Amino acid sequence: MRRALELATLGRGKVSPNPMVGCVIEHDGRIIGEGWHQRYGEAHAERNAIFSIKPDDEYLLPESTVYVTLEPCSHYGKQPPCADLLIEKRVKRVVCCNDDPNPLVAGQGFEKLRKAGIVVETGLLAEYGRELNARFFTFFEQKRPYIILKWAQTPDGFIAGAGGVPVKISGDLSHRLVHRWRSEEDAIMVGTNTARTDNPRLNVRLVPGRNPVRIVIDKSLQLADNLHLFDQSQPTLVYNFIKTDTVGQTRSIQLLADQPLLPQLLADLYERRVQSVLVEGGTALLESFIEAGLWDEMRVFRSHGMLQEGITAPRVRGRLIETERVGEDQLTIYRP
Ligand code: AOF
Ligand code: ZN
Repeated sequence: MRRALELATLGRGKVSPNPMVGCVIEHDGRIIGEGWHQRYGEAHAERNAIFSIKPDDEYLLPESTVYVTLEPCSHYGKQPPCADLLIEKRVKRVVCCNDDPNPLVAGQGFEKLRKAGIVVETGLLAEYGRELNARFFTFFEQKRPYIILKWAQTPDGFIAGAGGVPVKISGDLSHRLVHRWRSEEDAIMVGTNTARTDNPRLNVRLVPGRNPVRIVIDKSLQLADNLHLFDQSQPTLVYNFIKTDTVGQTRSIQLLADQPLLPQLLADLYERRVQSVLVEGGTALLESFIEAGLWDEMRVFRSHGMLQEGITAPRVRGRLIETERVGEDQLTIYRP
C-alpha cells in the first residue's frame, strides 16, 4: 500500500478534481502490476494496473490482491466502473485506504465487489490516504474547497510596504515554490487591494504546470479593466455585489451584500467544483478566512530584511506542522 500511495502522488497537479489514486497488484509476495490515475478524464489507477500485467502473469489474477488507495468506483463517469473491471478479472481480494466520499460511489464500489465474492478490506494506512487527497475529502465532506492561506512576512511582521506598496519580501527560491503551489491548486485568490496595488498575473510561469482559475473579490466592480487579472488569458471569477455576467474568460458573480461573503463565495465555488484555493493576500482577506475558521493550511514565509513600517501581516494561529528553510527564507506550515 505504501507503494500504491507513492504511485498515486505521480498524478499531483494533473488529476483534479479527481483524486490521486495508486494501485499495486500482488501475487504471493510479488508485484505483478501497478498503475496510477495519470490525468483527469483518463484511465483510473486500477485499469492501468490491470493492463500493466504481463500476459504470462494474467492467469495469476484470481489468486492476487489488489492494493488501491481509494475504493474502486462503481459508476460510469469519464471512465467505466473499476469495480466491474476487478470483478471481470476475478481478483481474489481488494484492500483500500479509504472509502470514496463521492456520493456517486460512497460504499457502492465495495458493495459490488463483495456481492461478486471478492474479499474487501478498507482502512489500511487510512490517515495517509486522507492526507494524500485532503482536497478531495474536504470538498465532499465539508462542501467547500480546501483553503490554503499563504503569505510572506518580514521579521518585524509586515506583509507589504506603507500604503500597501508591494515590496519583495521572500527570495527567488520561495517565489518558484509558490509557482509550483499555484500549479497544484484549482484556484488562486486575492482581495481588491492586492489586485490593485500588486497587479498580479496569478499564473504559473517559473515552473511547468497548469494555470489555476483566478479569483478576485471586487464588491463594487471598481478594479480597472487593464489589470493583468482581466487579460483574458485564464478563467477569472470576479465576486461582487453588482451583477452576474460573462465576458470572454472573465465571469462576474453577484453575491448578496446583506449576508456573510465568504460562505456565499465558497458555496459558489463548490457548485463550480473548485476543490482547492490558494489565498495569496492581502491581510484583510487572509484575516477574514482566519476569523471565519474557514481554512485548512497556513503557509508562512519569514524573510530577513526588516521593513520598519507597512501593512501588518495576519496573526498566525493554529498548530505548527513543519518548518524548513527555503533559500534565504524560513517556511512554516500550520493547520487549524
Ligand atoms: C477509482 N480509481 O483511479 C480514481 C477514482 O469521471 P471519472 O470516471 O474519471 O470518475 C471520477 C470519480 O471516480 C472521482 O470523483 C472519484 O470518485 C473516482 N476516482 N476512482 O476507482 C481512480 N481516480
Ligand atoms: Zn474507477
